[in-house]
Amino acid sequence: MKALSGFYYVENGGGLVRCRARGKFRHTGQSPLVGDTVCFTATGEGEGIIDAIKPRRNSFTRPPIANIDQMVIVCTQAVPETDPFLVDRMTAIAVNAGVEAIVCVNKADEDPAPEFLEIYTHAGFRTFLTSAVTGEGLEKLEEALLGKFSVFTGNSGVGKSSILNILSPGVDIPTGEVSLRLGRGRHTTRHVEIFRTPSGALIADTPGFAAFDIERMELTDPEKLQYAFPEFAPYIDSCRFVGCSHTKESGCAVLRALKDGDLEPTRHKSYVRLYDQLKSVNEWKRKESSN
Ligand SMILES: Nc1nc2c(ncn2[C@@H]2O[C@H](COP(=O)(O)OP(=O)(O)OP(=O)(O)O)[C@@H](O)[C@H]2O)c(=O)[nH]1
Ligand SMILES: [Mg+2]
Ligand SMILES: [Zn+2]
Repeated sequence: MKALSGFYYVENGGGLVRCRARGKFRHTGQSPLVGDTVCFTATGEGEGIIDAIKPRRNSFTRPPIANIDQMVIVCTQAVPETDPFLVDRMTAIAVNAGVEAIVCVNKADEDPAPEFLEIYTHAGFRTFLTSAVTGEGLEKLEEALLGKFSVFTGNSGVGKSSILNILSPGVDIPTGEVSLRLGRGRHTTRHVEIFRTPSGALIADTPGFAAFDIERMELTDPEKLQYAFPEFAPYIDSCRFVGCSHTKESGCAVLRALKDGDLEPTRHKSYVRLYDQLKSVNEWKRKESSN
């Protein structure tokens, strides 16, 4: 349910057991993640040691979480403004893992961001416009979370913990003022923790990304990236060349659709940026292995 300072808090029969992980996990390169189902041996009152991790349906490194049903990408066009590239990278990571990506545009009281929202609605994602101040949109969002295990992710300061505090009254997760001078959040949430709402949703709160985080994504194959942009699907079979990268080829049906206004320019721009990143990583790896 929670990972903090080298301890893993395992839910067992309604209570939490504070566990360490066996040393062997460090050597196998697989350590427990929040969201895992584990086997542990009790070592004392409310304490134990994790022996084994059950097979995972999915897992992610940023945010570190396993076995989720859906990923809620919380973002805003108020301060701290979310770079669409960050949203596009997260949707691609989710889709690539077979997990539904939901886009939640928060701070609607400060900026309802209709154009930003439309980018993601048009791309085919479920979208929500919310405010943790006025409560707008939170009922609808909650409905989408019922009976599921979701993770909240997004840049620091967008309001992930604030939304959770409303959906789960009584938990009182610390939230932090954003720095108006820097236009950034203050990285208030430092660990991953799952909360259970009274309505019956499991939601993991996670530490936010830096505002304009441009870290590489953990995908592997640039050729697979096209499938992580679901709105490209109707076009990719109509490209003139087999193996079209949809970045600059003539006769590319994706570029055609982009020109016709059927695809969102920022989505395609992010696709090209991710494609170039993945390609350079792959080339570097090929060189390494041929040396
Ligand atoms: N105006 C407005 N402010 C909000 C809203 N949601 C959150 N805030 C404020 O934004 C600031 C950051 O909120 P947090 O909930 O700490 O953001 P977070 O996404 O959890 O940030 P990290 O834990 O750093 O990743 C706080 O001052 C909140 O009061 C909203 O809908 N509207
Ligand atoms: Mg937080
Ligand atoms: Zn193409």
